Amino acid sequence: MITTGPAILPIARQGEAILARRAAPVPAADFNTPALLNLIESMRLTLLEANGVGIAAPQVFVPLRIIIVASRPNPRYPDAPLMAPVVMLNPEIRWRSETCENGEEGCLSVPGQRGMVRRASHLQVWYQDQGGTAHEAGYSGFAARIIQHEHDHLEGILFVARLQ
Ligand code: K1U
Ligand code: ZN
Repeated sequence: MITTGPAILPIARQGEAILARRAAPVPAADFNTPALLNLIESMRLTLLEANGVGIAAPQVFVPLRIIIVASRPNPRYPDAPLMAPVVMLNPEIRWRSETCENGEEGCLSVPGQRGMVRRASHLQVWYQDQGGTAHEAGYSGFAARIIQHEHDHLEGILFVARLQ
């Protein structure tokens, strides 16, 4: 049997069919399997290499509901929190604030384009970790923006469809 370890993966660009499709839930049978852990580590390496603040599995040609959120301060959002990357499987945004804010976004799948997107300022998200344990947490500001951007990828929506 030939097995490969974690690797930097190619990133799907706007126009690829996988970016326009709804991703499927990660089945319980996949939790904690070597294949799932390998995919998550490969997504983490790809995110690091691309210098992004988030990534969704469809962006690496995998049609599963997995996102990584890795907020850090940056020139556009100097007050953004520095957080250790959070891996979210099967995330569900359970609550969004009525209060919204405009902010600049980019996308690893749409290189060279940036634009203003209106997003909820606060949200509550439910998700499972790689072992299937459920978590629920609240996020605000830039971290909430990344979660909404990555969740959109799982629904087949790119930020360019939401430009103000
Ligand atoms: O999902 C992706 O394509 C990654 C994307 C996430 C994102 C950036 C900005 C707002 C919401 C979601 C990126 O990481 S784009 C590159 C980037 O590091 C960045 C872009 C704009 C502001 C801050 C960082
Ligand atoms: Zn994106």
